[in-house]
This record gives sequence, structure tokens and C-alpha cells, in this order.
Amino acid sequence: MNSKSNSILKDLYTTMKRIRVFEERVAELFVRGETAGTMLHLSIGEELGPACVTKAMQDGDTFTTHHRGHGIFLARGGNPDKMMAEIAGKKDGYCKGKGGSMHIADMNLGHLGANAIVGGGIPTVVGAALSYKYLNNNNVSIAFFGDGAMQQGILYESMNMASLWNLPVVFCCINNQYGMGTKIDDAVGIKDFSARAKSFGLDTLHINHLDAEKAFLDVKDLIERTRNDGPSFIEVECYRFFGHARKDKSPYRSEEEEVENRKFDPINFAKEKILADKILNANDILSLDKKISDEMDVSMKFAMESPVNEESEIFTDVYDENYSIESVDNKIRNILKINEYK
Ligand SMILES: Cc1ncc(C[n+]2csc(CCOP(=O)(O)OP(=O)(O)O)c2C)c(N)n1
Ligand SMILES: [Mg+2]
Repeated sequence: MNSKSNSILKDLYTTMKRIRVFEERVAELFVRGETAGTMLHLSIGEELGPACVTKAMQDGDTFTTHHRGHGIFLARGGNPDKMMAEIAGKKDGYCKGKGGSMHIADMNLGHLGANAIVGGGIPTVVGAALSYKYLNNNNVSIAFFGDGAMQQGILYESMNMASLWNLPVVFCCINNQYGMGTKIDDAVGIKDFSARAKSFGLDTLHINHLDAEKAFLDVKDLIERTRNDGPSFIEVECYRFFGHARKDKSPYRSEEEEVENRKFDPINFAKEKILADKILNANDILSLDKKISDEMDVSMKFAMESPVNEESEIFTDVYDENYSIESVDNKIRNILKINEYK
């Protein structure tokens, strides 16, 4: 194994482990009553997709996420201090604590917004990709969503437009086998999601936990093709290790099922391979894990020490006072440097 390859797997492991530990800490905050709102969706067990896809992204690429999006943003460079503060509803959070877990956004990192409406973030990336086509800038825009959104009409409207205009869009479905308490077998007639995407002419890819490095390299190739050749679809096969949200104890599925499926842990698979290929030894992994754990402890402290908003600030930054359809229209014309839309 060459050193380039070594660093890919180590990077993927580090990213996945950071997501896992971040979410464990956030879960702790939830139990302590320190998170804002009553919902918290963890992506524990689903780390492979965010790690591979964000590692293949370039400057200027953008994305939207669904309601289970902490891991994606963290992997793309989100600051865990500001993310944790946001989830805790604090002033130092990404959206001054007013967005919370499900509405984090950061234009500087290309995060066009998390969206709690199933499928809601998908059309946004089609718009972003249309602008890239006009600007001819070689960027892509990526929508992350769950298997539940595969049953939403908006996905197919978006796939159709992306296909019609040959836009640089990646549709990334994180298939964790569940939509709230409903198992995919009880909600979906044809589970071959790639077949649906292919029917719109999209390039498709299916990845899973077995070989993280291969998954990344395949994703990278696909995203590079998308930049030039048009839209694509990725299905990330995984399992939602815990309930839909923190209060859900999954009474609708057996413990045996959970135990069996948690064996397909992408982090453990990557760790085993790192050890087997002697990329790192057990002690190296322990110190890497400790570093990550320390990093997230610092973020937790930051979030806890961050102040809450004053009562007088509650409604600031919530509405755009200057919003008008003309101002948006002018903004778009300016960005695209055009007078008339084609
Ligand atoms: C349009 C819409 N319908 C229903 C809901 C309620 N709801 C929230 S999450 C969810 C399940 C979504 O499942 P999936 O897309 O597979 O994402 P996962 O939770 O598994 O990550 C549902 C039905 C919603 N938020 N939006
Ligand atoms: Mg799901």
C-alpha cells in the first residue's frame, strides 16, 4: 500500500470518528436538557457517506442537507464549537442559536441549509447548479437526503430538470433503511433506487461500509464526471443505529435486528483495515481517538459557556427586512452577469 492510499483511509477514519464523537456529545447535551428544541436526529452508523462525499468536494461546491445533517456539515469543515453552540441554542452558534440542529447553514462553507421538510433541500441544489452552468465554473451542488425522500415527488421533479438541463447536481441518498418508525420494506415497492435515477439518465453509484477507501475513490470519480457530464445519484447503504430522534427508543424493531445491523459499522470496518494494513497500530488509533474526544470536549465546554440571546434579540435576523422579489431577481442577474434569463 502506498502512502497516498494510507492517508486516504486514515482521513476517512478520522472524519467518521469525529462525526461519531460529536454526535455522542450532542446526545449527552440532549439528555442533560441542554439542547434547544425537542428533536435531535443522530447519524450514528451513517458516517461513511458524509465522509466520502465531502472529501471529494472542491472549493465553491455547495450542498444542502436533510434533518440528519450534523455529520455532513462537520465533515465539510463545519466548526464543532459553533455547531454545538447552535444545537444548544446559544448566541455563538452558526445561526446565533436561532436555527438549532435542523436549520444550520453557512454560505462560507457552501452549506445552503439543512431542511426539516423531507426532500425540501433537494430543489435548492438544482438552482445552484443552474447558476454554475451559466458561470461555467466547474462546481457541483449536492443534495443529501434520506430514503424517505425517495418517495417524494420533488425529488423526481428535480432529477428531471437536472437531466433536462444537464446540470452538475449530485443527488446523495443516505439509505438507513428507516423513515421514522417505518421500515423500508413496508414503504417501498421497488428498492432499487439506482434504477429510478437511471431512468432519468443519471450516472449512479452504490457504496457501503465494506471498503471505505474504494467507496471514496468511486465517489470522487463520479463527482468529477458530474462536473462535466451532468447529474448523478449516489446511494449510501447503511443502518440507523438508534431511534429516529433521541426520544424514539425504536419499539417497532427488535433488539436482535439492531445488534445484527450494528455489526456493519463503517468506523469499525475502517479501523480493522487500518490495523490489518499496518497503516496505524492500536496505540496510534487510541491516541487519535483521544485527540478527537478532547476536541469535542472543548466544543461542548464552548457551547455551554456561550451566552443565550437577550430577549430583545429574539426577533433579529429572523426576517429579511429588505426582502423583495425584485431584490432577489437583481441579485441573481448580478451573480450571473446577465440582463435576461435564457
Ligand atoms: C414532507 C414531510 N413529511 C413528513 C415529515 C415528518 N418526517 C420527519 S423525518 C421523517 C422520516 C424521513 O426519513 P428519511 O428520509 O429516510 O430520513 P432519516 O430520518 O431516515 O434520516 C418524516 C416522515 C416531514 N418532516 N416532512
Ligand atoms: Mg431513512
